[in-house]
Amino acid sequence: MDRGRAVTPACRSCGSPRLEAFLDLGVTPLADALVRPEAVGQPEDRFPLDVAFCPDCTLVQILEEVPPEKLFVENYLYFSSFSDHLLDHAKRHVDWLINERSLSSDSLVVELASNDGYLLKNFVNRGVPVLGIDPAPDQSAAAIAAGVPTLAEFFGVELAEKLRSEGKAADVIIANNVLAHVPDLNGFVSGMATLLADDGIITVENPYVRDLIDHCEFDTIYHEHFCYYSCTSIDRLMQRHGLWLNHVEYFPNLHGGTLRWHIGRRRDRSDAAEHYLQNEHDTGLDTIDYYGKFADRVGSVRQQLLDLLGGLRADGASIAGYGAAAKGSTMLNATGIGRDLVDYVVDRNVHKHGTFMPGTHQPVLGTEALLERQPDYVLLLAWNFAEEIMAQQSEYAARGGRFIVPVPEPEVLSG
Ligand code: JHZ
Repeated sequence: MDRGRAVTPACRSCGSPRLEAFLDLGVTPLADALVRPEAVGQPEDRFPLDVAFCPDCTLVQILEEVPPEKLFVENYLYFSSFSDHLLDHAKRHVDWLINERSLSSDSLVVELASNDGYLLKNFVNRGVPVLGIDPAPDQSAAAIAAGVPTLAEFFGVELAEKLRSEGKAADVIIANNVLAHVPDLNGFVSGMATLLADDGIITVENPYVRDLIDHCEFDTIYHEHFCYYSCTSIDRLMQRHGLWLNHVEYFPNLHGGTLRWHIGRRRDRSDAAEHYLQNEHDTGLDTIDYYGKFADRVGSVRQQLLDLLGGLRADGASIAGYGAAAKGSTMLNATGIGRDLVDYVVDRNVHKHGTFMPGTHQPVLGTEALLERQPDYVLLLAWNFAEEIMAQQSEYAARGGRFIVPVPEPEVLSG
């Protein structure tokens, strides 16, 4: 398996050497490494993107090991605060935790990968002490400026021990969309177990691997996402560290289908958690067979999308992309959608404006470009926010603009 690159030699969770690769998305640039104008024309880093299944603990993972500093410190322009849907989801979670856990000014909430403080600021507003931890420099600086105490560091067992030695124990640990980003999984989870107060709760959110497969969300695969989780793989990972999967919630409209796992030291499971574990076994999500035909389905979506965009172009249509998202970069690069098919990409995140999409180099513009230029079609690269985006862009649609979603299969949306 070693092709002279940094490739994981064994499963990141259980250490099994029997990883079975089931998808090859080619050699792609880093999905969040938007290209600055002065760097266009210079070579970009590119890495193979192969996905594998672990038959021993069921964890789906990529083989490549890009150093986290390259991913989250040098090339990271993702700010969580640009989606109203996500902000609302975070606030509801905070309100629930404060009530359910009776959190007060004596409590401590720690968020791992706290980004720009989009979630923790809700605790701060209600007088509950927090600590954010996030290695991304601009995002942690934005959080501090917004009044959210934040450490700009990678989390792991060492940092957890240091915080413990300072007398800190977390009543709540929140880890949203970060467990996928961690190459040293056991160090990370061991850190969570170390930092958690005895009766504390951990909530972890991550896109559900079942949705990835069932809805052909292959564009959510990129080098930042080392792992793709099910309840089964989470449960096995947590148990190794004395932690227990207590409860599961599902949010079908978040990031293409997200699970929230409630984890603690108590050895009990809700009916929902039992149901998910049993169902994953019954449907075979814990065997390689579930993943066997995925590569063919990805190939078919890719071809359909190229045919659709190519046909529209041949008829003289102009096409823009919406969302300079990491998944947008995988979609463009793994499918081969260059500037010959999509002219430019718009995004609400001001930090991304003036850059160019990794690999394919469409310029990234502000969303006002859609009304200024009125392209015939907009390819929703951030299809996970389709509803929110289409509501914002009602004027574009009223003037005759049409939206295309790429997955689960390419479709031009009516009206
Ligand atoms: P978004 C993100 O992935 C980030 P990405 C991260 N890699 C992760 O783990 C997964 O989610 C789960 C913009 N936008 O969040 C903002 C608008 O312009 O789907 C973003 O640049 N207007 C940590 O990067 C992009 O679109 C809008 O109205 O694939 C969306 O990126 C909205 C709602 C978003 O994903």
